Amino acid sequence: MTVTCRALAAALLTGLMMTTTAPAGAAPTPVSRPNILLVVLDDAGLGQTDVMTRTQAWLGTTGRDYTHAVATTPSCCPSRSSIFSGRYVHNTGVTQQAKIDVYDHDRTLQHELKRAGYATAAAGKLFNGWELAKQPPYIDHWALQHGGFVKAHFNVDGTDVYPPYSTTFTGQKVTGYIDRFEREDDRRPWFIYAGFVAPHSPYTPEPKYAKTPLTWRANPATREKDRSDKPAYVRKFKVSGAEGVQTSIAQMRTLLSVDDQMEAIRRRLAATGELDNTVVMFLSDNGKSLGEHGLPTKFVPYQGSIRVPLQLWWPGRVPAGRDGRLAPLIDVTPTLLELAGLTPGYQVDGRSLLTGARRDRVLLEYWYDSVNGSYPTWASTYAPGKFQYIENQQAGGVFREYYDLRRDPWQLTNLLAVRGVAGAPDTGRLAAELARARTCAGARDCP
Ligand SMILES: [Ca+2]
Ligand SMILES: [Ca+2]
Repeated sequence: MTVTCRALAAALLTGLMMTTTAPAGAAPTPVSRPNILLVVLDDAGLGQTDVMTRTQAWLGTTGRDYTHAVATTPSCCPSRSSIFSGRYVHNTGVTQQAKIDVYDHDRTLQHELKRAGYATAAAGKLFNGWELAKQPPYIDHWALQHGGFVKAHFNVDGTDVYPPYSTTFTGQKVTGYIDRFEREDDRRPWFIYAGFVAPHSPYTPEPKYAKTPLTWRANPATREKDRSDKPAYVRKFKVSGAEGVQTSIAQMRTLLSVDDQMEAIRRRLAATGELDNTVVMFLSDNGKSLGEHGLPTKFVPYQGSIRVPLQLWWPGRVPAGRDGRLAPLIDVTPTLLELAGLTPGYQVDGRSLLTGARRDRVLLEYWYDSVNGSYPTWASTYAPGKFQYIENQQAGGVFREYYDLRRDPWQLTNLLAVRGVAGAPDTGRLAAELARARTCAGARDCP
């Protein structure tokens, strides 16, 4: 299809998708579905992707920027199980990095898209515990790795390879898939997943970016003096805000290479005439603490760990601009399926972000995982601008935290650990609400 023809198709697309119900007796109108590019970064915190200037000139300028997106389980593999299914981790069952064997691949975005006739491919990091040589269900072509930047182990459709730099290789695979799918059948929509390992540790930059000057400002949570209100596991860590700044700069240098690849992908979409007919969703699986409360990484219910970038791009269908609604990553799959004109064939916990519906709170949940270190099992009700309630399972029982997010957005004072605070929260009610949320199922039942 020529560029002109494709542009016309894109212009007609919204109308077509609205009129898929055929009159009685008539054959249903064929539905044009968009291509979907899902880009998932690994451990990028809110604000770090600002250094990706060309990506932001693309997705940030003409796309929708969800400024309060959160990872409901801030741990790589469990979070990805939610991203690809639209379900909380207590429903996917992938409570551990290595527990992908319990995942129901039939209740996923890729299952639904494959069933609707999409060509599919995945490049980069998918799930930590996924055997790289094994074809992921409902993915036609794969080029997967578990982590690392220089000469990292990838498996490409069954063959092991060790490319010079993983970010570049992942980007090249994505542009290669675009070419391949367009060559094979221009009319067939595709789904391509790009799982860049940047900016995960060990934050190895490309040599050309190794000394690029970047700045990062430590937030007030890195300056918490009194941590006697925090659970014991938090107090064991002693990462400073200055160390956090250095880590963030190292992380962001690796994102500069992702920016190069995103620009290459955008150019390839334009060159193949697919730009107008491609949905792009861009996000991170979780954030990362950068010295907040002394903490070094994710796996905790605090801001640096749970907040993530989330952008959605499809001009003409997705309105541009900033959107401050609470947007948990369980909403990714329902949103993409709606844009594809599809209804999930299974029960999702999340909701499409296109509906305009608001939620005032969300469940955060985490299970102890020995490969992550000493972080305990915890669960939290997170109501931005209102409060956050946390229950940590630790030796000797439950350690509770409550933050008044109106007055204390950086979670500096746990009101349940401070004596003599007026208007103490009703922990019985909060505990009951949290217990209900932890077993919720379906968008109506779940926060
Ligand atoms: Ca991650
Ligand atoms: Ca404190």
